[in-house]
Amino acid sequence: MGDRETASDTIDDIWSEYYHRGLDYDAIKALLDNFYNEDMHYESGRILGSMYTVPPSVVREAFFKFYQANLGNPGLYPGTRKMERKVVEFLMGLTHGKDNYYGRVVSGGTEANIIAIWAAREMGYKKIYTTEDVHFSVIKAAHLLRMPVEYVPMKEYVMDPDALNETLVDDSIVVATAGTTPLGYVDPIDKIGEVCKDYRCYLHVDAAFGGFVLPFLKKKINFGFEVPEVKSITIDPHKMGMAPYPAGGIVSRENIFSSIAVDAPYLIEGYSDTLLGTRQSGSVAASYAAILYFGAEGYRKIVENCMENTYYLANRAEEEGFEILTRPLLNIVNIIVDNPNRVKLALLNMGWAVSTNPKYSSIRIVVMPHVKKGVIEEFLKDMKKIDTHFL
Ligand code: 0PR
Repeated sequence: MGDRETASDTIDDIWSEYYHRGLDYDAIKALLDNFYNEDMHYESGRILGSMYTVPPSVVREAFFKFYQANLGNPGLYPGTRKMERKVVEFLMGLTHGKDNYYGRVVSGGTEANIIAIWAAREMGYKKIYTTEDVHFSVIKAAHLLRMPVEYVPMKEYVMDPDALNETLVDDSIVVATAGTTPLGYVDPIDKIGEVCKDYRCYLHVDAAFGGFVLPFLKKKINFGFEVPEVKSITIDPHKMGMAPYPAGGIVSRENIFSSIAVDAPYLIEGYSDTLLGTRQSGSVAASYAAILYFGAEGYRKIVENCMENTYYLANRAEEEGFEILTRPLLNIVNIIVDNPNRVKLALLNMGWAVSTNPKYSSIRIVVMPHVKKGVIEEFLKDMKKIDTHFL
């Protein structure tokens, strides 16, 4: 604590001395370096709990070249809008959508999920059915839109379609997840679609994470528009699409955006049809560059490599005496520990960032491209130093 007080005293001193009259370039750069060095960076390989990685330089350059672009007022940025359309086309390809479907690059999975649920509510759907493992953005949407949520029981870590059938009523939204946040599991979208067929129902799939993984796995798992009841899908370039944030994706079978559009007479186009106003769209150019840089074949290789390292981590962790919660389906591994929070803090002290799943009493590792075999070995060595059972 003492150190922290000293450091923040210095920050406050510098601030109060200079914020009136300003500071020179070199001094600002030196200050920025200090703050930068306090943060964690993906390059270190030590961020194990985030669904993000370091994009290649062509992608980073695209981001900064287009930092001014704002698709909140797309009339000024016709070039960037063309790139958005291409990114959306690629997202359609991954989700089996057709050319005449709709989509936007938005700020992230949270905004994408909120847009889908908001649009569905505007179309008269009133209640949300989902599972406890849904991402919190869906709960935020429910709070914002004052909609009730019913949690459908789960079976083997995913939504139980029979249980859904017993409780579903007309005029509801079902949110299924393809790549759940805690486990990377996939709700049975086919079967959920079958259930939805008998009701007036809006089926939204949150494939924020899984959307750039599932199409590239050897085992084919339906999660997209090939399931006829699926109306919209969240699929984020800024997760496994290797793009920098803010780059979420939302694609839909019909034009859901018109149902949330509002007049905005001072914009060149005269309306706004996403959640945010101003939209940082350097990430649209960056997503475009990432897709062209890797291509579908590049993404396939990334997924193959991440899955190989995922199995490597799961096997090596077991060899070292740790217990794995589930066999990984996507590139997420959960190691069971008695007190996930304390293990997380102990690891943080050793320079590792993992996330936790208190519900499953586990720590979660997302095996992104920077989580390589060497990193895994280093991590397991440090894990063994922690008494994971008695902390
Ligand atoms: N849907 C799913 C299935 C998600 O896992 C997430 C984020 C979202 C939607 C929301 O996406 P945005 O964060 O883009 O709005 N899941 C990550 C997670 O909780 C978010 C994250 C990313 C957390 C980086 C920590 C971190 O360091 O794992």
